[in-house]
Amino acid sequence: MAVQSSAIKPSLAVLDANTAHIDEIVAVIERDGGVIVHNMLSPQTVATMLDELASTTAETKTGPKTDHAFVNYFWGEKTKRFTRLVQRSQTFADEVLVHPVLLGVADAMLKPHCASYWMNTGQMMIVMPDGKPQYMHRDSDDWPTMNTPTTPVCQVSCMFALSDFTAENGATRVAPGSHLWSDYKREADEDEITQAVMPLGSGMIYTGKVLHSAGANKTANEARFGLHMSYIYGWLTPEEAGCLGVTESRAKTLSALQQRLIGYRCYDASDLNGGRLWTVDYEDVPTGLGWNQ
Ligand SMILES: O=C(O)CCC(=O)C(=O)O
Repeated sequence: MAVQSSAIKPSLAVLDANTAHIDEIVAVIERDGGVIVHNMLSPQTVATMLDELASTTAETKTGPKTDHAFVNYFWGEKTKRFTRLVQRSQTFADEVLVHPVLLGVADAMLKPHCASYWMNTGQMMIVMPDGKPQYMHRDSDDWPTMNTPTTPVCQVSCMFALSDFTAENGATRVAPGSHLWSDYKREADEDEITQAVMPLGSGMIYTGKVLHSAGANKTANEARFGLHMSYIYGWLTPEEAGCLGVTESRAKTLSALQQRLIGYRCYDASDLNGGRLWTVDYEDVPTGLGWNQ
């Protein structure tokens, strides 16, 4: 008798930020590549952040700002994106950049390989109606030699839902388990892909090794508001030039941790017999810039 393939649809586990322990979240990410966590941000926090970002959202045109062919292909022509979120939103700096669940996951998954981690990018990803789904990719392909079936996870990311994510409005598509594939050239079949359908305030936490993409927004006029936040090893070059997007006077108002995450502090690996990187006049950034004089 022929053995029928099982028709189990792929899915992502759902946890709650108010009850799940960091170890539990990490264990699910290690197993599936990603996990949906409800109640990462309160509705009030989301509303305040969207308000702080409203003028940039309105001013940002849909589609890439350059005619770079790959950027165009990657973004999709119906997506609005912008960064510099620490400069533009106090709520982002206080509630997202240093979110305790994300820092807990990044501590567990990245710290074994670095003295500290920093922000890769904080990025609004607003999927507008009438586009195609983005192509499936692994975010850590930004660093190809770091992203192979045998290399450790170098990136922890979260896609926050700043509006409800639905199958129709372009909830992120994910191929659970694809971080464990032995062949990273293999493409995901449609029946291996699920969508991160989740209510506003949730986050889909995932590693840079799992295949995913933005879904197509098939609604008539409903924008899907996503916010991507990711961290990488402190010795790896991030996608976003974090400190260049934040003025010195703004950076001075931030905590030491916030400063470090956006590159206003050096990377100090002396406790691991490594060096100090990202210095100014061989000093930590604030000292090198003369902030304390
Ligand atoms: O917007 C999304 O849901 C995912 C986008 C994404 O994966 C990316 O641009 O790297």
